[in-house]
Amino acid sequence: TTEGTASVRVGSKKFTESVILGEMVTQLARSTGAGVRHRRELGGTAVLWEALKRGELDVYPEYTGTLRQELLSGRALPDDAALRAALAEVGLRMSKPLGFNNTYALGMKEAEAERLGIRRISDLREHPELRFGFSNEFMERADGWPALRDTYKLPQRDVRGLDHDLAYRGLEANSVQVTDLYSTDAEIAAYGLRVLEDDARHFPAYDAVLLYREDLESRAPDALAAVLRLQGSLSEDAMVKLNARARLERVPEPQVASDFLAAKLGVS
Ligand code: PBE
Repeated sequence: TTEGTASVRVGSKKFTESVILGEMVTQLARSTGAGVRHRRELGGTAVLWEALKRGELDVYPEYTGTLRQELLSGRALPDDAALRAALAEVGLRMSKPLGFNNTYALGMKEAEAERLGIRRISDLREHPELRFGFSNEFMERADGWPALRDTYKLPQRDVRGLDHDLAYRGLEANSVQVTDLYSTDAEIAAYGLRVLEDDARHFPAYDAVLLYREDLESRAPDALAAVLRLQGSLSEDAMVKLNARARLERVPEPQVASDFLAAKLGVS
């Protein structure tokens, strides 16, 4: 085999779960003898997407809702086949789902939500004074704050952008009262946050997938086959636990990934 000389360039977005998934991809590809470089925390969604299309990356973890609502948002994509066809036009392929949905949601401290009687996003309409803090990407995205505000007719004016990894500290410190959560974040349970019901169904499903360049199939078939073993291998519960090891127990992402691969896929 010529795989020993194949090289695979992996990317990840600037948040913990993406780095863990990028590490899993990296280690699986490496297990076939390929040379692999992981550009971890390269940037936000747009940066990864452009780098993949330009050929500076071969593969990175993405989410179906992000493809539909943000990256390919101008297009009608009624089903999976339409989404795959749109990706093929730009030389890209999408794996089968890894097995979990990581959706956006709005969250508040449980006690404060209880005191104000807020259970659903639509309940926020009655509380224009609340301080909102949203991850910088959410402030700008087609599925983010401006669209959410329109869907629910939300009146809040005190709305600022922040780094997602700092949002939970902002809630603790009371500098923000409502933030966007990623539903697989370990902090939701750890801090006992209330996840508000998306009663107008603004957010779609964000199934985790791997997005890769189609030429990987001929350039590094063994590495690609190894990487695709992640398909269907991660439940939502499993992903939350992996995020918890990294974020709450401070285990480095490469270690979190290798422990998972050894236990679940027998890769070491
Ligand atoms: N998500 C939910 C977003 C951020 C929150 C993981 C689907 C994304 O990275 O596209």
